[in-house]
Amino acid sequence: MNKKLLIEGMSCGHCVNHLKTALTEDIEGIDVLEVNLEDKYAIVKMDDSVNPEELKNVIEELGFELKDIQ
Ligand code: 9UX
Repeated sequence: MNKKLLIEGMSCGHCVNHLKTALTEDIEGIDVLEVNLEDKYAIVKMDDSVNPEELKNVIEELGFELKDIQ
């Protein structure tokens, strides 16, 4: 299912690449479809098996903050 992740703290194109790489490589069952730096969100295709806490942790390890999953 596609989800919108509201993410604060990304400030450049490298941040976007870090996020894409971490989500794709560190978490089983996620594909990143789109990251919008300006509007602070990512659209991901995510299996039901993905643990939201793990998602939050991976994002926080990058120095960003996961505000909501919609
Ligand atoms: Mo850009 Mo992002 O220089 O954590 S990589 S600010």
